[in-house]
Amino acid sequence: MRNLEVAQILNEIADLLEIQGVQFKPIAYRRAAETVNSLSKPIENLGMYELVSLPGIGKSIAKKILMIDKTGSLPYLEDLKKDCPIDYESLLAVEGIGPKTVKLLYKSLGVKDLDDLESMARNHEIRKLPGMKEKSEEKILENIKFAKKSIRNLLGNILPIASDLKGKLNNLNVVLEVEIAGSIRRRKETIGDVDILVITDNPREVMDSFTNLDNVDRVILKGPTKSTVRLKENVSCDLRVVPEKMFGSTLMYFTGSKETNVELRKLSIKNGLKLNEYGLFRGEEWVSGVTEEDLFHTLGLDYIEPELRENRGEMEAALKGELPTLIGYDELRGDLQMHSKWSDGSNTLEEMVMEAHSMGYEYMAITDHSGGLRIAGGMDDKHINLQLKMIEKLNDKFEDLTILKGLEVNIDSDGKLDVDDGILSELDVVIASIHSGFRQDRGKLTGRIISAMENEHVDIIAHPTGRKIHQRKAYELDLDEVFENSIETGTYLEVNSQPDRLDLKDVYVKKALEAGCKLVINTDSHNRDSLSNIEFGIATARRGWAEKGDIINTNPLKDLSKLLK
Ligand code: DGT
Ligand code: CA
Ligand code: CA
Ligand code: ZN
Repeated sequence: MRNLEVAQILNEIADLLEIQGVQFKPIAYRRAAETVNSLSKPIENLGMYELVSLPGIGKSIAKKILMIDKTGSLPYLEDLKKDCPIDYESLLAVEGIGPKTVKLLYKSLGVKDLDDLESMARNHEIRKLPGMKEKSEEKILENIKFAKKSIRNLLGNILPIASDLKGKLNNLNVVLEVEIAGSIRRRKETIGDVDILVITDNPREVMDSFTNLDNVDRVILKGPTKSTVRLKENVSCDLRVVPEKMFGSTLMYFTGSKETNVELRKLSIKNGLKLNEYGLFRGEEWVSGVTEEDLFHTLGLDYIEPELRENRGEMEAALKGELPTLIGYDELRGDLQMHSKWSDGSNTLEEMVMEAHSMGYEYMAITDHSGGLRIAGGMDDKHINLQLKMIEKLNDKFEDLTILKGLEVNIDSDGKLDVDDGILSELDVVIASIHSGFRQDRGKLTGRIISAMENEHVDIIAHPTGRKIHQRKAYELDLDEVFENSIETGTYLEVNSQPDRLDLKDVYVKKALEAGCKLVINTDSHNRDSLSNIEFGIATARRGWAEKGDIINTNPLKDLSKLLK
C-alpha cells in the first residue's frame, strides 16, 4: 500500500469518527495521516518500532497501519462504515460541507444522501440550522450539482474509454493479457474509477507506456505493480500488474464488489480456507487462484457472473445451484422503441431502419412521439397516418427485417392518452409514458400508469419510474401495484437503455421479475448511433437477474406478435 492510500484511509476514519461526534480521536487520525503523507520513504518499509517513533503515531494507529499494509483493508474502518447510515462520501464531496456539517445535517434533518440534502435546501430547512443562512442554501444547491457530476460517471461514458485503454494496452508487445475489473466489469450504472489488470513479464515497460498514453492528464502514482493516472476525460484509472498464477484471484478481488469480497472471504473461512487477492490458501498451502472459475468451484459455488456480484443473494443461489442463466448480450431480436425526424429524433426513418438492419435485428419498431403541438416534436393524427404509409413502403424493401408500426403516446396528468383508440388499434406496438406532472402524489402517479395499462392497445410502459441519473429522482410510485397490473393487463415494463435512464433500474428489474412480470429492453434512440446503447439495457437486466425468457424481445417475430396482441 502506498503512503497516499494509507493516509486516505486514516482520514476517512477521522471523518467517520467526527460524523459520529467522537471527541479528540479524529484529530489524532488526521495528524497521523499528515505524517504518513509527508513521509519521504514508502511506509511499507517501516515496522512497528519505526512507526511509533514518528510524530503523531502511537501504538494503536501503528497497528492499524501495519494491518492496512498487510491486507489492503481495515476491519475497524469497515465496522465504522457499517455503523454509519449516511452516504458521507457523497455529502463530503459537496464543497463547503465537512464532517461537522454532515453530522449536524443528519442529527437535525435526517439528511443521509445528496438527494435528501437537495430537498432540504429546496424546502428552506437548512437556513434554520445554527450557522446557516439563506446564502448557504443557495451555495449548497449550486455545489451539489458539481459534486454529483464529479463523483461518479455514467457507465455509458466510461465503458468506451476503458475499452479503448484495454485495446491500447493489448497492443503492447510485452502485455500477455488485459482485463477490465471493478464496477465496470460488474456493469454498474455509475463508475467511480477505472480498474485494469494486466499480465506481463515486463512491468516497467507497461507502466511507462501506460503513464505516457496521450489521454493521460497527470500521473498520480507510479510503481512497479500499481500506477494511478487521471485521464483527460476526468476519471482516474488504476492499472495493476498481476502474476499469471494469481490472475483469477486478483481479478475476483478487484472485480468486487467490496461486499461480495467480504462474503466470499467469510465462506472461505467456513471451509477452513483463506481467500485474498493472491489466491485461496489452506494454511500456507496455495490451493487455487489461476482462474475465477477454479476459485468459485473450489469454494463449492457455481460461477457467479460479474453483474451479479453485489451481495444481493447470489452467494446463496450459487451454493444451491440456483443462479439464473442470465440473458446474453446477443439474444435480443429487435429494439421496440426509437424515434426519427418525424418527432424529436435526428435521423430519418430510413436511416434508423438501415442502422437496425445492420445490427442484424429481425424486427424493430418506430415509435415517434404523439401529442401534436402539445409535445415537443409530437405528431398529430395526420402525420401519424402519413408515417404509417411510409413504414409500409419501407417494409417492402427489407426481406429480413420487419418494421413494426408504433407510437410513444403520452399519459396526461389524469391518466388519459393523447391519441384516439381508433389510431392505436392500427399499430403493432403502443408505448405509453409519463413526460409531465412528475410532482403529483404517489396515488395519482400510480393511478395514471395503471389507467394507461388498462387501455387494451397499450403494450409497453416506457421508462416506468422517470428517473434520470444525476438529474431527476424517480417519481413517487407504488411499484408493487404497477407490477401486479402489468401482469393482469399483459402490459410489459421497459428497461430503457439510455445511459442516464436505465429505467427500470437493476434492483427494480429483480423485484419485477420476482413478482412475475415480463419486461422489454429498448434503446429509446433519438439517433442511429444510440441503437448500440442496447448493451447497457441488457447489462441492467442482467444485474436484475433477468433470463432470456423474461424479456419479450428475445422472441422470434411470430411469438412476439402474439405477446403484443
Ligand atoms: P467504483 O470505482 O466506486 O465504481 O467501484 P469499484 O467496485 O470499482 O471499487 P474500487 O475501484 O474502489 O475497487 C475495486 C475493487 O477492489 C472493489 O470492487 C473491490 C476491491 N476492493 C477495493 N478496496 C477494498 C476494500 O477495502 N475491501 C474489500 N473487501 N475489497 C476492496
Ligand atoms: Ca473502480
Ligand atoms: Ca480503483
Ligand atoms: Zn423522444
